[in-house]
Amino acid sequence: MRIVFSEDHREHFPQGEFYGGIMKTPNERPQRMEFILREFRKRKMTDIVKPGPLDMKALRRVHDKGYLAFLEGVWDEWLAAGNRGDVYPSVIPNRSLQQRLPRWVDGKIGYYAHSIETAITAGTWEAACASASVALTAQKIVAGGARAAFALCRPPGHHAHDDLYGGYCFLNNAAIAAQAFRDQGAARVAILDVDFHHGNGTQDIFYDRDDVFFVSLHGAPEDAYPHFLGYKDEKGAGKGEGFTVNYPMPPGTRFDLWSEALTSGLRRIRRFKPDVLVVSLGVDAYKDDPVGFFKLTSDDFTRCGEMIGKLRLPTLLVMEGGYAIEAIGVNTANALEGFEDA
Ligand code: SP5
Ligand code: ZN
Repeated sequence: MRIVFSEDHREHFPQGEFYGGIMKTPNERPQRMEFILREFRKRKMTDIVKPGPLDMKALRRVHDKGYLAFLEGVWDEWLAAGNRGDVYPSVIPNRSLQQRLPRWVDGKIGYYAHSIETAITAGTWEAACASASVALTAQKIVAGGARAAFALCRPPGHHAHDDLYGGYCFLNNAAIAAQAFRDQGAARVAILDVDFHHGNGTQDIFYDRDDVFFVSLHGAPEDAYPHFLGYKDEKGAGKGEGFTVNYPMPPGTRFDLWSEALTSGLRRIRRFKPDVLVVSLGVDAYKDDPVGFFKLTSDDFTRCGEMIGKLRLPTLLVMEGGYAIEAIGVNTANALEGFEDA
């Protein structure tokens, strides 16, 4: 399977992650890619290409114009306001507050953020654009007739809404690619999100649509980030009703329960008869992941890949989360090899 990857992900290198009252080493850090690439080399998965230039129009098909301008300009505005560290929100327009875009940078940051753990740094915009172009280049490979392609994206994307960043995500790579498939003639696109976390951004972007079917397997919102979306009774709205399917699962979930949800989700996708499948492939459902609480083993990711591969659909796989750094390569490569051997 052809892999698309850009070294420009390194431009996004947060100094910390605010969690538990202290600054921690960020879970989502450049090293993740090194561990994945090392494992790919070991397995001779060496068909790796760079992305082409970014099609900004494809970003605008999913993301709000003001939001994109904010991401592009916020670092300079932040510095001009006298700040020196990474960008974090300080006030977020929650319940009962006005949803109006302020002029001052602190207000803008809060307006466009849904979570506060995620830092914006000097090169975040460049890296996020590179990540989106990785997804779009891989999308082109599949649209051009390949059975599958893997977009090794960093930063990840599935927590980004049309006008919100958070959860380590800025541009929703999977959503941008799904929309690109639609714009290039695919009538129906399915998105399967197997990252440990609910794909809140992706769900929200397509929530009222019947042309993009969204399925997510994730830690239940009562217990897991992003906490405020991903309940079982969220099924889509308007003509999108019935085109969103959520499988929230409790702490300690192992492959027996998880794979039942996957089987059910795959059945729903088959019934939708998509022209193409986009997989949000996070490997943070792994048993030793520092962020998740599922108990999948490395072998389980092989089986997960096989089950997805058996759909026999043209498939774009997009990297999302996965923070158990010493296992991230094995788990990712297992999923891809499982898919190919299906
Ligand atoms: C793309 C993706 O996987 N984003 C995940 C964002 C998770 N953000 C919240 C992280 C909370 C960290 N919890 C640490 C628990 C330590 N036991
Ligand atoms: Zn995740």
